[in-house]
Amino acid sequence: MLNDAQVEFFRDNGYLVLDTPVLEADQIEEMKERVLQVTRGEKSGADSVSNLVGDEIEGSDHVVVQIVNIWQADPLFHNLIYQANITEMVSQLMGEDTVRLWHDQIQYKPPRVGAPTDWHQDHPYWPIIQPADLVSCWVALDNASIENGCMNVVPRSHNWGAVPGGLRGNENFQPTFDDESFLPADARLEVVPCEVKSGCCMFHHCLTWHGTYYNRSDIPRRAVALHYMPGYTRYEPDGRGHLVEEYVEVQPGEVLRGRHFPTVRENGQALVPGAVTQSA
Ligand SMILES: O=C(O)CCC(=O)C(=O)O
Repeated sequence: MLNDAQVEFFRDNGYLVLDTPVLEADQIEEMKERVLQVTRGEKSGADSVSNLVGDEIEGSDHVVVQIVNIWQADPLFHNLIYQANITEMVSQLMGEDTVRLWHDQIQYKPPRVGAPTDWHQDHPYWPIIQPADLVSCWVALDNASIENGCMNVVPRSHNWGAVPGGLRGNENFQPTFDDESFLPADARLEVVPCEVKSGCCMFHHCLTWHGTYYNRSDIPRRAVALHYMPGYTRYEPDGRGHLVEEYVEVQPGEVLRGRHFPTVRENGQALVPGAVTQSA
């Protein structure tokens, strides 16, 4: 559970780093191994949606492995999305008693060849859901440091709205804006690296500008991002689509729910995998 100061920090800054573990030591080791297994195409569950960003892993010097919905491919990650200590904090940060999973995403930068993920806001990549109130919990499996490509955020940028064009990283990954006229007059372009210890996590709002740099170190950087929606989030397709849209079973304008978008908390109670919910 978070204290009031942590919730206030998140509301003001659009991110929060937590240096107390949310995972147990054996859970971390198993998950690290499962990420490598799923990356090799070995999975124990049903369908998963995977996309490899960068070139083929073998022989490439520019790799980010991103696996969407590993919770559907692996029981350990299925349990993780329901983990009460995580969903409780997410619910506090949202100020909302009912929470669903939008999707999860493995983010793996292999040693030495891990490529950057440029500065971005998440919600513009999620144009089929509204409003832009989602909160992500980014769980480090390896220690995430500046050397192996930890998360960087621009504090308070979640208050700037969805900025068209937006930020670009220069050769040192320092961000500059395409067109500063979209920014509020008091906007400050400060960058905060968020180093996160293995088994700990950080949270970010879906409009917070963030990005990750190269992993040129000898240490892998495996993490899983859990993207959660407040219970009132609606399916509002705008024609631009999304990777998981084929799993949507509700009509435009309806609350996004269903077996591919599991309810993990309802009316303030943590749910367990397979729970029958009032709201599906
Ligand atoms: O882990 C990374 O490298 C990027 C993650 C990210 O952009 C996100 O979780 O929204």
